[in-house]
Amino acid sequence: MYEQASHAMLNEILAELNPEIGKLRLRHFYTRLGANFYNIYTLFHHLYGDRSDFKSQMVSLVETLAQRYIERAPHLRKSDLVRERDYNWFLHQQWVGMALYCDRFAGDLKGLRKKLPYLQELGVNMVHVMPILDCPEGASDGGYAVRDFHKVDARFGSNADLEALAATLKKREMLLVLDVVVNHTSDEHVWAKLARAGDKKFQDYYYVFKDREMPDAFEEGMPEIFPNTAPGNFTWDEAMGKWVMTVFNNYQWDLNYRNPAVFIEMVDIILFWANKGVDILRMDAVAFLWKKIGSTCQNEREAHLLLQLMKDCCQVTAPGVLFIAEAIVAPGEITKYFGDDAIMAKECEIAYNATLMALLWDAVATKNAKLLNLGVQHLPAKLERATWLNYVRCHDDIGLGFDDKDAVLAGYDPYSHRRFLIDYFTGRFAGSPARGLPFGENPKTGDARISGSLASLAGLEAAIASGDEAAIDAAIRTILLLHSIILSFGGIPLLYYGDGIGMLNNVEYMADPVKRNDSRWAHRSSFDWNKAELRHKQGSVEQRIFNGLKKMIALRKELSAFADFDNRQQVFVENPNLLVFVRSDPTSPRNRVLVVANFNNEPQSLMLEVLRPYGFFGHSPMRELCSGMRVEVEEDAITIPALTCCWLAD
Ligand code: OTU
Repeated sequence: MYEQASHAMLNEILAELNPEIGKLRLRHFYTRLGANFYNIYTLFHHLYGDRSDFKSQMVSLVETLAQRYIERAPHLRKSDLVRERDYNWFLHQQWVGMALYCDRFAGDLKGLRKKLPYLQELGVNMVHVMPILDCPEGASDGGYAVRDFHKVDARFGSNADLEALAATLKKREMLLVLDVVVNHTSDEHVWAKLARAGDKKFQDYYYVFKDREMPDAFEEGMPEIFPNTAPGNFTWDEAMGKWVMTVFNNYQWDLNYRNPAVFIEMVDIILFWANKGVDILRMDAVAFLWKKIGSTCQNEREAHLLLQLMKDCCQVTAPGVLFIAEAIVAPGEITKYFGDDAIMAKECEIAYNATLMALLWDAVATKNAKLLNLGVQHLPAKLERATWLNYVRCHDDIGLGFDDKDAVLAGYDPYSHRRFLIDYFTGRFAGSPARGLPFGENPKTGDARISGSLASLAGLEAAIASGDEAAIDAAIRTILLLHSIILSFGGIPLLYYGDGIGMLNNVEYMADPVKRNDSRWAHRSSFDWNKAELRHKQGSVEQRIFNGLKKMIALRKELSAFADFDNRQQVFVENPNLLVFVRSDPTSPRNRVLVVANFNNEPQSLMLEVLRPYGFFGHSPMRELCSGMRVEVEEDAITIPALTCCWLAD
């Protein structure tokens, strides 16, 4: 948008830029800057306009964007242009992701390059390499306490190794996803060290207070994220003689985005990794970016403005790079991280579908789809060119983040239902086959979350221990059922590295004093390559899971109806055990798939009448696409096997 005040400002800034920048050929940079400048200026002004140094901060921001553009390699600039033309590229059904720790999966970054064939065998073509930046030796929250944002940790390799990995991935048409920990730094980061040494400039990078007055005021509204390991949201720093805000662990200092210098540093870091060949940046803990007394300090309007501003800036320098919002918050809040525009995504193109994840686990425990149906029905509509990251398991705990209103509609008391789910997944509920561990139990609120590997939660661990073949079969079916939904729901499915071979909990972490109190380590163990070999052994648990997944992934990629253009219609059926939806290709409506998932451990029947308005089961016979089997109709109903998800087509 052209608007006089911001354009006049742009002209002034261009005149003030470092003269070297002016000499370079920056055609695409300038057209993009022109296109986004109104937004950048307006947002930056809204956040920082009352400061006397506003203008010089603006110059510094634009200079950062220009410098990083100048250093952007030709092949990345080219890829920006290709993606600009094919702007829906990431909505295609071809993408299938996996999150993994490069050390625990493959030793280090070099090792990971060698293991790419395994990922490709499964069909994975988007790799989220969990945090690899320089961290303190001891506790580092699994890499989420970064000491140096510009350097790969020596334990994993070097920056050159990362660039080499990015290049190899590109050749194999795979995408690289990396974290940007935007909300906090390690207390060993140089900014924190300088702050601790008394440097006022760097104390302003954080929320630092001389006494308890402000911290106490903040605490009134702020919940605790890690209540047992890191109670409270502030830490007394002895050397500095001051309190510092630490929402997560006490060694993770929250950055203060009221300071424009912090914002500019972070944009610079984002572009630094974009220039290393990263395709998608996972923005960690974005809900926490803005703190305000009297609020929970989550999902504040300014957190959204900051993300919009980061997006606008990234689009000027590296427009082909996408953002994933990691906002594990209430269902109604998550979609806001796509942006508040009524049409187009303006913040993050992709967001973790934490709601679906929680609902899926509810269906596993209750063996019905009552709450799942309501939760899916009430998922807020997405914007265009925005997509979900659908997952069942990730490296974190499972929070039961469904809407209380839906729980009530499903006939539950939300509090006791959550209690039941926690008891069920931690195996305290009589007869439960789940072997999870509690995480973040908070006696003050009665709240708790759940750790444990997907397979252990789905009952595989208990089934193997008891040698019960039927129970093993049920667990494998559950694992495949859950994946079948994330592969067909609409969005990018994100698998978790051990789940393709049914890895169980590993409690070795309990012997490590640094990890002992964080049960999330139970599902972050070293990938077992011997176990993975068993995927070649016919009839083994590993083979049944791996092959089941592999088949579904291959099929997903062939089904244009599975691309994400908001082309999912939910079908409400009488049988409460079933989740049913239709996916259809908007450009070719004949290409459609009926997805029917049965969460019950008995076969369930689906009456066909309700499907007729959608054009299914007219005259032609139907086929189940994964098995290739013809679907038999009896008394105007079909039978869905226990714990199975069918992809049906005419
Ligand atoms: C993220 O997590 C990471 O995924 C965690 O591994 C980190 O510990 C944390 O940030 C701090 O960097 O902020 O918006 O239930 O879901 O910590 C969600 C807790 C987050 C996690 C929460 C999460």
